[in-house]
Amino acid sequence: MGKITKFSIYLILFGTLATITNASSQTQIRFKKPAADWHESLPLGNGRLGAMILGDTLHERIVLNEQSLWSGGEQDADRADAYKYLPEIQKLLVEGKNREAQNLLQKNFTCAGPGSAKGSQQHFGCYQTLGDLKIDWAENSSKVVHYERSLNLENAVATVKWERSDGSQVHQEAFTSFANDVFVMKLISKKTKLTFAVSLFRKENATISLEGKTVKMAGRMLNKDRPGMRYSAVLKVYNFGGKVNSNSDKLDVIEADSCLFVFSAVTDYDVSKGRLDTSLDCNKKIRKLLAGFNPKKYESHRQAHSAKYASYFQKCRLHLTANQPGIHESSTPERLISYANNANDAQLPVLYFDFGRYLLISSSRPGGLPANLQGLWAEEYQTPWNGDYHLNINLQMNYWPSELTGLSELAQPLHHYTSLLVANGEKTAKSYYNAPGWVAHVISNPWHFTSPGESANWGATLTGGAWLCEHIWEHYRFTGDKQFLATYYPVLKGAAQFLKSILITDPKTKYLVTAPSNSPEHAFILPDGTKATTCMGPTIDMQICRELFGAVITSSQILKIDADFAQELIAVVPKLAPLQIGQEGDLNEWLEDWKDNEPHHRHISHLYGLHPYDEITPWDTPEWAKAAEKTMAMRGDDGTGWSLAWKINFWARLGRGDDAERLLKKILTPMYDANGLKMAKGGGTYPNLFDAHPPFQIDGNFGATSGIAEMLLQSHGKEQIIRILPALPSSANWQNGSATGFNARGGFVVDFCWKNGKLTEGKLVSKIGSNCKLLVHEKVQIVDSKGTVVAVGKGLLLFPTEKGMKYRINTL
Ligand code: FUC
Repeated sequence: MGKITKFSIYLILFGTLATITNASSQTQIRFKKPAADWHESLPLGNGRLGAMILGDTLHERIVLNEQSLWSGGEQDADRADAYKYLPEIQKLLVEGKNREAQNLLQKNFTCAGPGSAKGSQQHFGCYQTLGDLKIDWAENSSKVVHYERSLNLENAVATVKWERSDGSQVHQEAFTSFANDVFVMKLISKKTKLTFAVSLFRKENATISLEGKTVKMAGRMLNKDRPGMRYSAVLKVYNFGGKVNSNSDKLDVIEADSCLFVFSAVTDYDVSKGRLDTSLDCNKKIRKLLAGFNPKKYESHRQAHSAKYASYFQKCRLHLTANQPGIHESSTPERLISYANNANDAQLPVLYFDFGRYLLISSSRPGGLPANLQGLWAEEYQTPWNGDYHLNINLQMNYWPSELTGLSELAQPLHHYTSLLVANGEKTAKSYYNAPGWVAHVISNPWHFTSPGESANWGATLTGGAWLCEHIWEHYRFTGDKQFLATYYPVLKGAAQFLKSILITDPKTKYLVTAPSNSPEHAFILPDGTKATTCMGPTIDMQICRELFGAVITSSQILKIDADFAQELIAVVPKLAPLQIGQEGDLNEWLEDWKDNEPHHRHISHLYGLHPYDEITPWDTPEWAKAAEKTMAMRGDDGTGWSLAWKINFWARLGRGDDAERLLKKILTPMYDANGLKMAKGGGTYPNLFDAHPPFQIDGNFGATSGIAEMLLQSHGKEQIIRILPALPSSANWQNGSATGFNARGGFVVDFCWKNGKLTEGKLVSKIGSNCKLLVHEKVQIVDSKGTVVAVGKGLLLFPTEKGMKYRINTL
């Protein structure tokens, strides 16, 4: 069983679980061979620096990333007089001339310039790879007879080991340090010496130079006709035994016993201000980072790194006790294939859940930029969709697991980024809508692009910024942090001011609606056969208005400020176009019951009210929930990676565990076969567990992680009732397990064990001392840590809690 981890000890103390398995041996991504492709590499990241380990035994290539490394730059992409066309566009919409309105939108209401098209060449810019760290090993005629490559999610260390037929062994260990902000790799050998050339490579905009045992790479990113971002990267090589010679732009390491690489990279982008700091001395900054790592203290640096990482990773754990002996001998891609073929691998969803948390910890850290479409891992110079911030679901989905799984503080980059969009967003609001407040549409970047996208059919969605505000409000709901709410209130208010001021009355229904807008990326067919996307009051917009206005109204009451504005919103809310059920019993996506252009479209935006917003729940609004189920049935099970992930959350919120599990299985569909990667239509999973849109997009990883959490604990809805196991699948694998560190709204952290699908015991910690509403299906007794029984019974239990107090949930 190997060594007993802290987690196993906790299980022994806490649970009555039949089997206690060693968590650390399971929590690994494993390969039995070098990566044939980037999608087989192992991602390391400390929230800023990223490295993908391919593990080749002859020509190793480590793909490097620095999260702020973007081409492009600030620009004014607003059409200054676009607002002059607004009345005409709205008039056409009111008259039912959607196609004509869309044509006018395309001409006068899109961004100025090319927008996001081929971003890397334009001011919009593109998130790019930093380059490669290459190791070219000396030719070796002995065959590799044993090979292992793994990423341990317990300590965030990747290892590659191989042995050759002559008995020689190489062992590489690598991590992107959370403690020192450097990438470190140690190479040791047995029965042989290490001989290789090491270098840095970037295809463009790079100058490489050598200085002693140091390789430097520096350059300036493209920003079309203007100066772009500066970056600098330095690799230090420490050899123990042997020698190091320079050879053109490479370092030759000859006959070393062991070797250490310490690498870091910086750019002159100032994350706190969201712009370039041309006075920044990149070399000085990097020297400081590298000086913080003492090569003689490798072991203690590695431990400090793992301890810092684990302080996040251990916040939340999921354990399912069902197991199939031997499954852990398989590599991760083998497990994915067997799982798809119905092998009984209960631990694969657990690994996927752990991997999602690992990825968030590794790609989003306080003080940094938010995780982009690829987190921070990219090998391209022109990443798909520029690796940007898509605001019509993708960026938001990245942060769905943060509150639920105890990683609340890792969402700071998102909140901060949202606040930095405001200034540009105010200008965009004036230019297009002559409106107060701020708006961000669909596409954005570290340069705070807020204009509409370049195509009217998708680029006009005007709720991107308002959807980001949801995360501010949810952070408050989970943490009760009034200071945070006060800091971010102006951001919420600005988004609400904008939406409130652009609402118009639909003469037909007399409802207040947004116009012009669309339901993200989906088109409708009008009764006369016209196909269009531009419309008034798509359902998602109205839901976002209700949610945001509600959040501002409640915030103003909590913070005791701005009562007048709250009153204005209170007057508007009842007039907003309500949810409507269509002829087929599904929820209408648009103001009218129009036909879907693509009945199985990946965006299911009109269910925003079911998830992430909680306007629709099976208990508060059963009629709407039924309509949402019908919508789900009509949309079907297929979709891109993130769409499948969203569906897991939808089914979990509908209390349908088996449907959620079916979608979870679907997202775990291997995107490869014996011949290599498949670019099939529809989502799935790459060999390294990265989500496949396809292509790789990290949102699906995060969305599925949140979906798993939603299956096990919920706390949304009007009353914020904590529900344990609200959508547990009925399959044998899910019947016995334990969960620790799951977070609920109202500042609660909940641990619970279950057997045969039923709660056996639990623990609840109150972080802020709010009233607790707990729904349990078994008879329980709730005892505080002083031994006082605070509640007994089953069903809905209500009890006040004290800040910092622990409460045991004992089943009777
Ligand atoms: C949205 C989606 C696409 C893709 C892109 C990055 O626009 O509709 O599927 O995920 O973002």
